[in-house]
Amino acid sequence: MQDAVTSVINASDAQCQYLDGASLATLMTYFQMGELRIQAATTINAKAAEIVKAAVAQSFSSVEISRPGGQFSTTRRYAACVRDLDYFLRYATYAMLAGDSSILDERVLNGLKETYHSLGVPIDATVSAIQAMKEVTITLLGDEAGKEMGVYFDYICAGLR
Ligand code: CYC
Repeated sequence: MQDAVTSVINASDAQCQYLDGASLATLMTYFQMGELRIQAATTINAKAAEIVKAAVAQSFSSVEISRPGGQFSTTRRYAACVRDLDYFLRYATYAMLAGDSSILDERVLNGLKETYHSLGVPIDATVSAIQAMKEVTITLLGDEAGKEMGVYFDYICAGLR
């Protein structure tokens, strides 16, 4: 896993250079947003279950949830879906704090698309539910922090395509 600081330092070190102006400007932006990131993570921690619940309510109708033979025809599948959304939210929050998406590649997306394909988990519906979490999060956190979280929700969606 990397973060905004290590990725800039590693790039400079690979060239045996001190950090140049552009690298320092990247770090300045990252540090300036530090408090915003911590506040966003604090709110998400307190409201995680609500965010997931609202996203499920927005993206799946009650008809769909109770349809016999449908994706949610067993409690196990419904629970797996809620659990997966909670994973996505938690890891997107880690990535937002780090200012870096590498944790998503390593711990969430690695092999996930293949797992979903082999189990018949619908990718489109998963992406819709993640987008719903993004909307709920923007409403909860406001535009600036919501946009920052949105980067990582979008990253997960792109990795599932
Ligand atoms: C299943 N989701 C799974 C499985 C994995 C993950 C590995 C297969 C094993 C299991 O059932 O536990 C995901 N596991 C993860 C991730 C991590 C991990 C991301 C990283 C921390 O360790 N079904 C839908 C919805 C969607 C959904 C659209 C919710 C958004 O229709 C999810 N995931 C879903 C379902 C299953 C699943 C229903 C069970 C599929 C089955 O066994 O029939």
